[in-house]
Amino acid sequence: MSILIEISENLQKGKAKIVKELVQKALDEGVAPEAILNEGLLDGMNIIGEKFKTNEVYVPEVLVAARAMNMGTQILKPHLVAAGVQATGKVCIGTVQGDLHDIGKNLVKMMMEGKGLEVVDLGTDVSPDTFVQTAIDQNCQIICCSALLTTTMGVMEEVVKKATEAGIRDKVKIMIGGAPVNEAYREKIGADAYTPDAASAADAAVAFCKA
Ligand code: B1M
Repeated sequence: MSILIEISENLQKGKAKIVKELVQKALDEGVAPEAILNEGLLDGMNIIGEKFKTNEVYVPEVLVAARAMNMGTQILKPHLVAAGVQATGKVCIGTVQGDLHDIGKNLVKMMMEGKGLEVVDLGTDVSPDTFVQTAIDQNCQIICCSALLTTTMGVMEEVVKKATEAGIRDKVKIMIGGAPVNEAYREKIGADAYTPDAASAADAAVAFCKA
């Protein structure tokens, strides 16, 4: 079996230590860092993402796969930088002000990183000003807002308003998600995309960055 398939399969099983060792072995054998990333780590994460979308795997499997992905990318990162592999885009993400739920937000972040996006993680309880100022300061193409409470989802509308006031609305896309949010709400507040799960959020973000 090719070492890249081994990396992908072990990542899907969440075998973080083995993934780390295999990535190092592949580098030692002279496999290109881009191939390790695309055909090993990202291949495994994409398969997990698709299975998550169709309920073939659940949150725990995604979390252990993501941990394995992180272990692999830790080893790979310096080599990718040296090889000049560019991130496909930059986003900032956070759970909105007043809301401390971060499991879904972290999954979205991991899926986006798995797709090669650079993600600025603002954590939880993030104010509209922080989302907008970060997008300006760090040149993010997308602001990603997560909310789990009906009492906090309104903050997303504030983010859209603040982005408009700051004059960045034509440059920065705003994506929203979380259990109480839906497409009708996205339309109401004028955000650019609502996605129901982490894998489709990552797909939508990549599509925005490529456009
Ligand atoms: Co809270 N909580 N909680 N909670 N909690 C809910 C959300 C609740 C539905 C439980 C219930 O009553 N049935 C309810 C909200 C009711 C409502 O508003 N309608 C609730 C409540 C009321 C509260 C407190 C107010 C309870 C209290 O103190 N009285 C309190 C609020 C604290 C605060 O935030 N200020 C509270 C606290 C907590 C804990 C701290 C104990 C803990 C959070 C731990 C943590 O996140 N680190 C917690 C938890 C775990 C939950 C439940 C059980 C699970 C949430 C979760 O992580 N789901 C939840 C009940 C439930 O959902 N069954 C509940 C798994 C996660 C992977 O799903 O986050 O939806 P989710 O993310 C999905 C998608 O939504 C999407 O992708 C993810 C993966 O596919 N997605 C995006 C998420 N963000 C996205 C962004 C995108 C795109 C997609 O684009 C940018």
